[in-house]
Amino acid sequence: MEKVFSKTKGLTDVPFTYCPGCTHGIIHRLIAEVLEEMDLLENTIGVAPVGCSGFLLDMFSCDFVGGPHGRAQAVATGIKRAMPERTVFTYQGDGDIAAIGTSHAIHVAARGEKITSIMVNNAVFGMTGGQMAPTTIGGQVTTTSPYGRDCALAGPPIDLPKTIATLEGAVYVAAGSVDSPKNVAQTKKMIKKAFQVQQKGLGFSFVSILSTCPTNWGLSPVDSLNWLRKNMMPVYQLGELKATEEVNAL
Ligand SMILES: Cc1ncc(C[n+]2csc(CCOP(=O)(O)OP(=O)(O)O)c2C)c(N)n1
Ligand code: SF4
Repeated sequence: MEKVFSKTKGLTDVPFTYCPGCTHGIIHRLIAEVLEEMDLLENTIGVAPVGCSGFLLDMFSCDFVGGPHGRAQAVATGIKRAMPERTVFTYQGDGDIAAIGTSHAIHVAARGEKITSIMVNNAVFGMTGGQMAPTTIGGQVTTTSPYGRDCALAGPPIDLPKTIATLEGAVYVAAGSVDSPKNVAQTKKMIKKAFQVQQKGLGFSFVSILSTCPTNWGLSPVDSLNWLRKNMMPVYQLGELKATEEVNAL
């Protein structure tokens, strides 16, 4: 029988630890496929976050190190500066990069560090039990906002890619989603472009991806995808938010 699909070499056989319907796994696969297609598996060093995806070090077949919560980009900066020939990326939840790690996110982009960061936005702190994050949308019920996020008190959600796009050193900023086959395909293209930008040494590249958390949202996997489309997509602009002339010339 003809083989029509095989798992990317970018992933090991270590089973994913995610809840049913969690889309962290799809995002892992996309990154791993891109690294394999670009022949970067031997060259790449990833930096893992603290959060549900903190165990991904064993799931990828490239090198990986773990960073303290929110500090993955500082670790990645050190690695890239010491070993500029290596491809270096961070994989971070929205709590990791947009709450405790905000200062790194801003300054890494401002300095134009030649690394790539992938942010997985599920609008909550997932691993610790679904608390409100800076990315929680207005009215969203979480364990620490039982009456829904009150934007008058907590402020409106932070759209981190939009903020990062304003900084000169960020040369490629894109926002994708993995809720549908079409969006999965588009997000994969964004991830590939981000790594191409790094290979050419053009500056900081950033891809933010909308993701589900069925467990903390209290929804089935299918309802979670619908909730993401209905509630997150109107708040978070999708698409390529910034690509400099040099990036567009790639
Ligand atoms: C310094 C520090 N503060 C807080 C924590 C607790 N903590 C562990 S995971 C986490 C939230 C992770 O949420 P997110 O980054 O959104 O990733 P997700 O689990 O949703 O994928 C927090 C607050 C910690 N481990 N270290
Ligand atoms: S708690 Fe949420 S983010 Fe964490 S693995 Fe489960 S569904 Fe995914």
